[in-house]
Amino acid sequence: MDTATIEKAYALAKERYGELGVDVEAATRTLAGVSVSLHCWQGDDVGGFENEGALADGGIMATGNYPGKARNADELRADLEKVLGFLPGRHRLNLHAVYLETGGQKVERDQIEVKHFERWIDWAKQQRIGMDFNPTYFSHPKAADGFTLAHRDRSVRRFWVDHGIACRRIGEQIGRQLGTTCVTNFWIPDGYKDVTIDRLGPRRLLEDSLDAIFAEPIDPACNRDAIESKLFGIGSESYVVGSHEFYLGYAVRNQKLLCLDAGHFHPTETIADKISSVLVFLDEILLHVSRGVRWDSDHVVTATDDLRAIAEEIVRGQFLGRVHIGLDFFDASINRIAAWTIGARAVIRQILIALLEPIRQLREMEISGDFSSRLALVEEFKTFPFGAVWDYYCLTNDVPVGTDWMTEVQRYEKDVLRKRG
Ligand code: RNT
Ligand code: ZN
Repeated sequence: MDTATIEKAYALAKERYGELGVDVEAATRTLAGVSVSLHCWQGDDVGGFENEGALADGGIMATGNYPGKARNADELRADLEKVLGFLPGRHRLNLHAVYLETGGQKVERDQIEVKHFERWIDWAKQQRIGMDFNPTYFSHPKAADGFTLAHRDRSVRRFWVDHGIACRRIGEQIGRQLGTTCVTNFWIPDGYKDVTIDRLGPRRLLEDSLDAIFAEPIDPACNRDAIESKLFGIGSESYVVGSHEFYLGYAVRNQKLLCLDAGHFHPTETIADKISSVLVFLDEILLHVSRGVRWDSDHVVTATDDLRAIAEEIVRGQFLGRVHIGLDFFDASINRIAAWTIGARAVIRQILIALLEPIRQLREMEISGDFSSRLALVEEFKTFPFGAVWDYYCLTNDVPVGTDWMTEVQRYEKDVLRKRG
C-alpha cells in the first residue's frame, strides 16, 4: 500500500471516530507508551543454552520442526532484532534463566549470577529495551520426577529455592542496570499425573519454599516478583500444586504480582474478567498472553474474542499502568520469527482497538441504564475502521504495514535460517 492511500484511509477513519468523540491521536499516543514483553523462548522451542540438545519438559512442549531455530544466544538475539523491527513502539525482552551464557562452562542453576546474562543486558541497552526474567524449573535432572519447589526431598527443594533466590538477585541487577523494573516470574510444573491423595502437603511445601525465596528484601524499583498458576499440564493432568487459588491466596497475602496465563484455565474460562477482580486486592499483575487450543495452552496469539476481551478490560479499567503484558506461546511448525511477530502485533493492535473505543459514551449508557444503546454501539464498533489507524501507526513508527514484514521474513529465512544446521 502506498503512503498516500494509508494517509487518506487514516483521515477518513479519524473523522469516523471523531463523530463518536474518540480522539485517535490521544489513543495512539497512549499506545506508544505500552510495552509488550517478548518471550525469548519462541525462538528456540524453549530449549535454552544450558547444554546442547536439551529438551523442554515439565509438561510444556513445542511441536513442529520448521527449519532455522536459534542454536545459540547470538542467533536468538539476531532473530529478536528482526521481530523488534516489525513492531511499532518500544517493547521488552522476557528471558528465562536457561538462556544464560557461561562461555562453555557448566554452571548449576543454584549458582547462576548476573554475569551470565551480561551479554543479554548489554544487548538490551543497545536496543534501548527493558528486560524481565524467569527462573527455569523444568528441563533439569532435579525436575525429572515432576517436582521442584514442592518436592518431598528437602535437598531437592533447597536446590530449587536457591535457584529462585539467585534469579531474584539477577532480576534486581537487570532492573538496576537497565533503569526499568524487571518482573521476575515464577512458574513451576509440580504436579501429579493421576489420582492424588494428599493435595495439601505439597502446597504447604510450596508455600514454605516461596517464603524462603522471597525472604530477602529486594528493591521493588528494580525487581518485582510474579507467581503463575496453571490448571494442568502434560503429565500433571490430575493435580497441579500451584493452582489458581493457591497463588491467588499467596499473592494477596504477600503482595506479589499474580501472573494470569490465558491458557492456564478451563477451556471455556477466560482471564479477562479476572483482571478487575484481582486488581481490587493487588497493585499490579502480569499477563501471559497466550492462546489455548483444546489441551494446548501455547498457540500463537491471534485476534480472538478472548484477546479482545483482555485488551478491553485493561483499557476500560484504566489498568495499563498496573498490568504487565507478556507473551507466552511457542510454535515450531511455522517460521518462528513470523510466529513471534504475528502474536506480538496481534496484541499491540488489539490494545489500539480497545483505546479507540467510545468508552465515555458506553459508560454513560451503562450508568443511565440504557443497555440497548450500549449493546448496539459495542456491536457497531466491531467494524469501525481501526485497520486504517493501525496501518498509519505502523507507517509513522517506521515499521512494515500489513503483511509487508513477511517479505523480509522470507528473505531472512532463505539467507539465514535455512543455513542453520
Ligand atoms: C508453562 C507456563 C510458563 C512457560 C514459560 C516458558 O505452562 O506458561 O510461563 O510457558 O515459563
Ligand atoms: Zn505462562
